[in-house]
Amino acid sequence: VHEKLLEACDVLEESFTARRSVLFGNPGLHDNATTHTLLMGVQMIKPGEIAWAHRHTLAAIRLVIKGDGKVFTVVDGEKCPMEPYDLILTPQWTWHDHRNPTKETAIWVDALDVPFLLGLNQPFYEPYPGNKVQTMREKTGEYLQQRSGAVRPTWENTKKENLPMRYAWKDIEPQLRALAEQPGSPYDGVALEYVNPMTGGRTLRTLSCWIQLLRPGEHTKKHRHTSSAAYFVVAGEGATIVGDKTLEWNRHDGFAVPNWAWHEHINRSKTKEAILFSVNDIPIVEAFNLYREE
Ligand code: 1HN
Repeated sequence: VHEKLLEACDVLEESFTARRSVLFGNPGLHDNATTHTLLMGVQMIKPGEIAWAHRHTLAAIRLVIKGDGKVFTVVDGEKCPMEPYDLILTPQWTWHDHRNPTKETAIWVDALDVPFLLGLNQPFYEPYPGNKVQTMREKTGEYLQQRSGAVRPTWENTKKENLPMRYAWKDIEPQLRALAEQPGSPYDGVALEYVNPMTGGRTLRTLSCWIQLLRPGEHTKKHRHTSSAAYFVVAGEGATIVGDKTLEWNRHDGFAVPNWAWHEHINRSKTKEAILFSVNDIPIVEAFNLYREE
């Protein structure tokens, strides 16, 4: 994938309004689908580039792979610095542009609800009027994500959904490690969901994001459910057995678990933990009361 991204940098000289994203097509599905509801890919942006602002009804998330914090995405006027493994949400119909003012390329995972939205025939899109970058708010005190913590301004009726959100890895990682000694789930190990802090609900209306720690040597029990997921390996080495296929994985690999497929995760290391990031369609399945698990 990394080689393809470098090749894409030569072919697509500037990312402009489009994105230089190498998408993970599942050969068992039609184009632009990693599972039947989700699309995952990896995007690269060169030094000095700007991926122009636009918005769409597709909901998207980014998980940063390479960036030094001076690379950033702007979501509805809020600056979201991109450091490795930060999660940044661009909820449906939020303006977003990506900017790399550094001397290094930046890389991140994109995941979107593309196949689901296309299935509903709802792919609305708009470029940002007049300008390739959107106006940014000046002060962090003006940011919506500042209103998502334990205290909130009393004089405002704060927005509760479709908020620009950045889940900084420097905050998430210690929380994951703090729970590493807990029993966790026999099927998923120590798996945490990124919640909407305003509602306590799912990450987004259509997508939910998880971060999951498999302890050294951990081999989870087999289960299946009606939700599907696309995974990205943050750390470690192991395998996920999906149906009759064993998908071996290493750091920075991606893989998919289709809905209703039996699967189990294995951390092959006896000394190091494995960390998996994933995005799933549980909110969609739940919305129609179709979630089942065996
Ligand atoms: C998109 O808008 C982005 O904004 C990335 O960075 C990947 C893949 C399919 C459709 C829209 C972005 C995308 C995308």
